[in-house]
Amino acid sequence: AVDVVALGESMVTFLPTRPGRLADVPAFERGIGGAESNLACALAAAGHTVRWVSRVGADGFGDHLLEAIGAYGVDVSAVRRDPARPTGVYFRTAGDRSGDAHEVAYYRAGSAASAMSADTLDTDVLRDCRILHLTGITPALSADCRDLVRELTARRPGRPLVSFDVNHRPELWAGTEGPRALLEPARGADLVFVGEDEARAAWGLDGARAIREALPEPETLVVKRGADGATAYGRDGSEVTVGAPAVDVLAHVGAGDAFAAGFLSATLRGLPVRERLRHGHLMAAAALTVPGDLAAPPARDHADRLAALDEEAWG
Ligand code: KDG
Repeated sequence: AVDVVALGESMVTFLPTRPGRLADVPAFERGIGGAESNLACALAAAGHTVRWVSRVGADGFGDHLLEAIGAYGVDVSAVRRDPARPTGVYFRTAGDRSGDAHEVAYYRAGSAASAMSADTLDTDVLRDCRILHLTGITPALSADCRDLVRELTARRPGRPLVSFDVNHRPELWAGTEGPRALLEPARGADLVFVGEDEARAAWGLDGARAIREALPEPETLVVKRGADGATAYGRDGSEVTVGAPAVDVLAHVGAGDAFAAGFLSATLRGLPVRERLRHGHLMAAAALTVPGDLAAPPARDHADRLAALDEEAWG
């Protein structure tokens, strides 16, 4: 069994070579993206055994994703190739440094990954792990993907710890039943990550209390408030808040995946919840300070030293 299995669509990403509106950017640089493979790469780089499960096209972009994600040390052997459907791609702008006002253009409708289902994937490999990580992007891809996530988040004895990052992407829900569909898989998970802003946008829930009331089932609920820090609520009534270190933000995309990777890494190492939140913030800080979706995580001994600093240093 591996430490973590992450299931989800990855895309070749096209990052702007200069700031500005999508309409005005003349050239883009190739990168890789995909919330779940971002997390898988960060965890593998931090020394964990990780498998990414997905589908890609039998095309050059699919080759590139397998090579690039594999190069991080992620096991990609369970990724299926689809000769009939393409690998998804997406373009984005740089956004501004204060907020996350970037434009996104997805070309992923009908992609190989949107055809993920219990029939098109080897579902045994999804359960052979300590933690199964899913996000709210997958249910937005297709009805098959929605069913798959529903099945994987259904509570059954002997399942791995199920981690679910709500990852609300409004662009993906246009013209569908909408992101309320994300409440069900969140309720089925053991560990949930959600931004206060996305809970408001997706579910109309205002503030951490309302979110906890709507999601009483998960053993741990992590509510993120960007630069203002994050709080982990335990089902036992515990509540731990850790402020985020101040960093010079270059791009917000990928920071949530890195946060979840840091939290999961510390969870796998059996560290207390305060340490889990700190490792989440440290990995997020690394992602916030690079232009792409993915950053090399801080070295483990360095992260441990930072996470061990006293309350005053963390604020
Ligand atoms: O969290 C970062 C992801 O949003 C990005 O890498 C691309 O997976 C992606 C998506 O669906 O937006």
